[in-house]
Amino acid sequence: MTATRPAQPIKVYGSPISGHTHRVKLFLSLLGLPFEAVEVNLRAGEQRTPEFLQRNAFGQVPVIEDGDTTLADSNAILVYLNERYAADPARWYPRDALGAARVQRWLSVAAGPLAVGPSVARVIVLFGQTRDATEVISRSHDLLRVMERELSERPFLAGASATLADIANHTYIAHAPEGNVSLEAYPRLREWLARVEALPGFVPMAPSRIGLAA
Ligand SMILES: N[C@@H](CCC(=O)N[C@@H](CS)C(=O)NCC(=O)O)C(=O)O
Repeated sequence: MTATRPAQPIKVYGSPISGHTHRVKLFLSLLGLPFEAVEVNLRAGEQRTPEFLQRNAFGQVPVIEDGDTTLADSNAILVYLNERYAADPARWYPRDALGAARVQRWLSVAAGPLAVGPSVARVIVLFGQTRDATEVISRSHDLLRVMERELSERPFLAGASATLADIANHTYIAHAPEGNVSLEAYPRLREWLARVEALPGFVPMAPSRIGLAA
C-alpha cells in the first residue's frame, strides 16, 4: 500500500502545552507526514482573535491547514489524516462495524471523561487556578479505574493493536500527574502508555512547567 503525501507541510495551529494539539502532532509523526507547527498563545487569548475564529469558530486549538482544507477538532483531524494519508487506514480505524464502533467509543471518551477529568485537572495547575480540584481529580480516577479494568482484557484500548483510540487518549493520561492525578495505582495503564510510546515515530509532549501557561 502506498501512502499519499501532502503537497506541502500541513500547518498545525496549536500550543505546546495542549494535549489536544499533541495528539495531532503525534499521529502526524507516526504517519511520517511533514508538518509546520504554528503557535497560538492561549494565555494571550490568540485563539479568540477574529483571524483565528475564522479557522475555528469555537476558538480552540488545534486546527490544521492542509492546502485548501482547514479543519478543527483533534479527533476529527485524526480521522481526516488517517483517511487521507495513512498507507493502511484500516490499521488505525477498522473497517468492520464493531471494530470501528470500538474505536469511536474511545474517541468519545477522549472528548468526554478525559477532557473534563485529567485534562481539566492539569489546566487547573498549569494556569495556577485557585478553584478546588478535588472533584475533578476524583472524576479523573473514576475514568482511570475503568481504563485499568479494560486494559486487563487487551493490550490496546480498542483491541490487539494500536488504533486512533490510543492516539486520542494517550497524551492526557501520560500527563495526568501534572494535574495531581497519580497513575501509581494503575499498573496496566502504565504498561499501555509504554506500549504506545514504543510505536515507531512516537514523540512525547514536553512536560509543562507548573504555573507557566505560555
Ligand atoms: N474538542 C476540541 C477541544 C480542544 C481544546 O479544548 N483546546 C484547548 C487547548 S487544549 C483550547 O484551545 N483552549 C482555549 C480556550 O478554550 O479558550 C478538540 O478535540 O480539538
